[in-house]
Amino acid sequence: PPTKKSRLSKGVNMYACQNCTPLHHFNSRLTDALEILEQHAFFRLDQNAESRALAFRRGSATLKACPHKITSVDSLKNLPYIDTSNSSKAGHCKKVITEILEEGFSDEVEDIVNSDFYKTMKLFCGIWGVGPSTAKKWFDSGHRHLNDIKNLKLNKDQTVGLEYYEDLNTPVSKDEALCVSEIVKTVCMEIKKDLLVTLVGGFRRGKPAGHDVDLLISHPTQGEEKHVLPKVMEKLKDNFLYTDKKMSSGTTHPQYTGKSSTMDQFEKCFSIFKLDLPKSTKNGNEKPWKAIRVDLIVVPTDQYPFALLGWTGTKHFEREIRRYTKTEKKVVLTSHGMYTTDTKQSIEAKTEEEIFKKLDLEFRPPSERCC
Ligand code: TTP
Ligand code: MN
Ligand code: MN
Ligand code: MN
Repeated sequence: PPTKKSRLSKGVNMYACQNCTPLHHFNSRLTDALEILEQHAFFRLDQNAESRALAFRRGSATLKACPHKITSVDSLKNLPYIDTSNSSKAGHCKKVITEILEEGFSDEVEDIVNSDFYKTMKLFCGIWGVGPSTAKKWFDSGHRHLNDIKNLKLNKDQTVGLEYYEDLNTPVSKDEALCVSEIVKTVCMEIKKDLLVTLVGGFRRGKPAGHDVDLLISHPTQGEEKHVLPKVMEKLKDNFLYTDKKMSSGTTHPQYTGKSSTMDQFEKCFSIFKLDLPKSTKNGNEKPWKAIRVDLIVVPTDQYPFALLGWTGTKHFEREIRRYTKTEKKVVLTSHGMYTTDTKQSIEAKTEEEIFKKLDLEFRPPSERCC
């Protein structure tokens, strides 16, 4: 079982993966503010940017797991990553929460939201293929609008990212995600009738909308998933506006991977899908389709439960379950599998439930991983 230290009062635990974090919670006014600070810290790219961003995200995750609305500073007592008696880094979270509780808003957050820097970084980072370092370079060169960067040297992702900027920044609805999923399923059935297509990412957690569609492709027989992706892409070539295929490195044993919490070694395709819109939503001057970001990930069946867990998110949940696993269980967990840190002994699991069980974690269904 988790160490005593990791279990704090009020039922909110230290590791977000131990908590029940539903999509809808009681403290969004506070968590929205903390996540603006998180994003701003991340945009600044200065020293400690990552750990500062993480401190805000941890505070936010705590509030999301609180089974009641926080209305007073007193009730922050003992909350992990917020109560300053537990951690010095929590101070900034507490200060901002206190401001909002007492004055209704935080000057610091308002200043950030209204700043040229934050607004421009959000605009530029909304371009697919543009991360904070490129966005900041452009900001520092004086660029402020999408028009300013049209004539800059862009890579392939960024070029299409800019071309489909509006569509790609319009949320993907659950219906649209299901449509894409059905199209991919149909094509997979034609290739091999037992191929399995699973909608993961935010939609698996129950989000009504998302920024992309994440699909795992697997086959109940080990090895039968090989060579499937090029066939899927060939059959869908008229449905794609753009594809960026990533090869599998071949060394998918967890021992050799998992350096970063989001990079894995699966054969995959990051694409822009051209989804035809139903007639009812068409009007005269609108194009009859929508560009949608789609990720296709091919997963060998022995790694399926780990890939399912890894691609269901949230990113913070994944970071936390890996931190818990490493610190509390001396086990390395990746989207490919898990193994003990000392003896490199691989630990098998057939389902997500089994992974949680073997890690002595209470099972959290996807809808409770919204931290
Ligand atoms: P995202 O699609 O980025 O996020 P999301 O589906 O949670 O939210 P949204 O609705 O905005 O799309 O990532 C989904 C999960 O996939 C996330 O937990 C991280 C994981 N992931 C990997 O494991 N490897 C990768 O290479 C990438 C890009 C993501
Ligand atoms: Mn981006
Ligand atoms: Mn997604
Ligand atoms: Mn994705």
